[in-house]
Amino acid sequence: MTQRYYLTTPIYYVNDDPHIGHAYTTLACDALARFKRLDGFDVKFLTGTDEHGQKVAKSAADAGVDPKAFTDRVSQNFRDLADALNFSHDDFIRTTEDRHKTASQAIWKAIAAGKSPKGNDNIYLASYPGWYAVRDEAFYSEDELTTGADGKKIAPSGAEVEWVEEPSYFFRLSAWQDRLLEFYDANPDFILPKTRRNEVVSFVSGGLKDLSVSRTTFKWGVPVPGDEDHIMYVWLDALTNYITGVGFPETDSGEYATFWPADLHMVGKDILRFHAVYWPAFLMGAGLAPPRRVFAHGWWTNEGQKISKSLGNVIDPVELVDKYGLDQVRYFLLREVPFGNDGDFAHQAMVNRMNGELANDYGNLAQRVLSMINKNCQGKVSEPGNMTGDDEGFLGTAHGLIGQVRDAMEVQAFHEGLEAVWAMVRAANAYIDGQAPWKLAKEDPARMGTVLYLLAETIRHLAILTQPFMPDASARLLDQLAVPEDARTFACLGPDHALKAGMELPKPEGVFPRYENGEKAEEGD
Ligand code: ME8
Repeated sequence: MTQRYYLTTPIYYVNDDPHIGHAYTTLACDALARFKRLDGFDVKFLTGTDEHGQKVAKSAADAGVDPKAFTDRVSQNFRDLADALNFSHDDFIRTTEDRHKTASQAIWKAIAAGKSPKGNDNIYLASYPGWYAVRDEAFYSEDELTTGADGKKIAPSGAEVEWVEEPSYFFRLSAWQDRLLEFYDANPDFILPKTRRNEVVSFVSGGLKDLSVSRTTFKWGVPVPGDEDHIMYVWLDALTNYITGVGFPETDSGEYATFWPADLHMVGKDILRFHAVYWPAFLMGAGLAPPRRVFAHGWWTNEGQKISKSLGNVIDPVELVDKYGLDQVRYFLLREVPFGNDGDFAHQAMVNRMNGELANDYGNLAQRVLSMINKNCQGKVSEPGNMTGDDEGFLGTAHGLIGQVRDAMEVQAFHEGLEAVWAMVRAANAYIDGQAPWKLAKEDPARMGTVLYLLAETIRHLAILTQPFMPDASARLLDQLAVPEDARTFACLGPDHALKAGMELPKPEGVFPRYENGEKAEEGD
């Protein structure tokens, strides 16, 4: 039976234009989705936009348009970004869609119908007097706040809070503490990285307060079933997108039956608590299974500075792609920073990786080998001939690469997957320098054929494995090795689908441009 894999990005608030942080979360999911598809999984990859709540309503009011027209416009910007970055999501959800209203009201009803582990109702009506940060769409208690220079109260995230006093339904989160701790215990990899897991476990161990899950002072949201004076708290609405995407409330058949529980919710570190505490509690409250993993990635700064609209240093991902190239940006973002840590975007670091690792290491390797085949072997794959022990060791390393990359991807260590591939790139460059096939062309053409064959076969492995990270460049390399489109999956790695001697190859051309004098230079050497 085909294994399935369901992964999601956060759904993005439509109060602002997309920036590098949004692109980063989706990119990480995209690389993983592509990897899993190539590895034979039936993948569902969901992304979308978070369109309700006070923050979006306020942005719409500031823009002088009604919220629906506003969200239609801004949501489109996120779909355009997904196209510009060549994301391979299978579905794009908008929380203003009818299917989502149905799912949100259904989960509310399921939670409200259930009892907490302490035997009392999961949801009860009371009144909320307290602090609320519209920017975070989150409630804070007095002891979490600090006072800013202007005397205003500030949440730990830096967002301003305002005093809210209104009737509200509460979710009895306090009663779910032990069940959550048992769940974390039984599923040690539910939250990654480990440091983040420890933070969550310690937060929950400290005791949980009941959570206000409805608002009455504005209308932009999903009505609470049975009490239309209330709209659902935007996070309960937003988190539900992950099951709307697989057809909830239909649970016995269709996509929910196939894909839930999700294998991975990818999120930024700022929204971990919502995903790792509230969401599993809501799901357990509704009698549904929690997801298998939540991975919290770090945040990007720009040349060492926090990215913010007021500082005017927001990075537009589309501008970045225009400047350096899509595969280059994809590679940089996933390679530069151990996934999970914070990272800094610096022009020089981008150029160093683009010129050093892509153009010089990988691009040059492919160019040298393919040009030599073109010149010295009449453009045909050479005969492997007799292999030495060293040759076999070299090829064996290429065959073993998938195992290493797979292990890294299993724990979302994109940087380690890429490092394993680059260790092979460096080994191939050392091999070519050591064997000096340009000398063998005259001295020992048969040996030259063997060396070039092994190198071409290694490049086939490398190009198949770099597809999830750099789809375009990898496809162009595989074209140059005349690898048929249906022979590019990981099942085709290894000797059974090896390049065949005598096969004609197209004329080689460079696929990794350098960045010189302020712009992308001509591709190739
Ligand atoms: O949080 N570096 O949406 P959002 C890295 N609607 N990641 C960043 C970043 C940066 N500088 N800035 C933002 C929401 N992000 C909710 C999600 S899910 C049910 C609802 C990341 O548009 C941030 O960590 O504010 C988050 O994961 C994502 O962008 C979306 O943020």
